[in-house]
Amino acid sequence: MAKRSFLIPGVDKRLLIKDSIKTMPDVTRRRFIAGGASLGALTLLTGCDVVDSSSAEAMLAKVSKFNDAVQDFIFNPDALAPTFPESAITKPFPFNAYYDLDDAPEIAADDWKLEVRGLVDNKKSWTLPELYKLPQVTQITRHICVEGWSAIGSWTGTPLRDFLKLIGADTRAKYVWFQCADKDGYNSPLDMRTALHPQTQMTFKYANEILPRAYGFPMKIRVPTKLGFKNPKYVVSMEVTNDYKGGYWEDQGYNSFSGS
Ligand SMILES: Nc1nc2c(c(=O)[nH]1)N[C@H]1C(S)=C(S)[C@@H](COP(=O)(O)O)O[C@H]1N2
Ligand SMILES: [Mo]
Repeated sequence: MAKRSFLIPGVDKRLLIKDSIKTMPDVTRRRFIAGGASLGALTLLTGCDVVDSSSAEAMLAKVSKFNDAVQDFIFNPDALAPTFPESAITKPFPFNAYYDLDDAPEIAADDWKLEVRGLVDNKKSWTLPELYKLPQVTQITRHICVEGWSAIGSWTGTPLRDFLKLIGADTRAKYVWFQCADKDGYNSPLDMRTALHPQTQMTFKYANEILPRAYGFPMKIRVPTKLGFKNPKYVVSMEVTNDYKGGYWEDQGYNSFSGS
């Protein structure tokens, strides 16, 4: 691949992405753009964080090769997100929302219940102690935000697919739609295939400690195959539905697919 001027430090990342997309084969490029090409998506699929010229170069090298693994990761929603050793964890893990941490929901554990709605056999609400009794697993994965940062963290919780099975969800439905406690509302639809992905998790702990307020106490949905905004925090309800109900960032033009 020819050296390009975009490797000059400080160059606009967007231009860099445009250039890298040009290096893709025709069909792949069309599918990639249709799938919502973005800096975040590219970061997600290459595993490289585009923060400086050398990481940009590494990313482009991967994209230009465009091997089967990369193709599989973009076009196959069942592909596994990479996992990392504890030594790779980013400390401290960043807080991010559309407001400052001071304005993050403060949820009292005793008052909180997870409401279950829509196409499920059992619409019972779940208290935190009840949810904590479900089998949990720990995953160290990378979280990628469209705003241009990524960080590796350790999340513990119950695979969402186990919970969906437990409540008798109709897994032929198109979406699981999450609503959050944020004061101006935050919500996000997740396609059923991703909801059933083995790494998609109802997360109760961060770094082996009860999920702090910053990261979504008492529960967030951790989706390592999707961009950060598809990982709702402070979740208060989930609805199994065939209706596309939109989402906070999705409604502002971010692609709902946003990941693999
Ligand atoms: N309820 C809620 N969930 C949310 C957000 C939010 O503003 N409110 N922001 C999203 C975005 S854009 C990102 S990058 C991650 C940030 O999660 P973190 O604070 O644990 O890093 O949460 C996602 N989930
Ligand atoms: Mo984000």
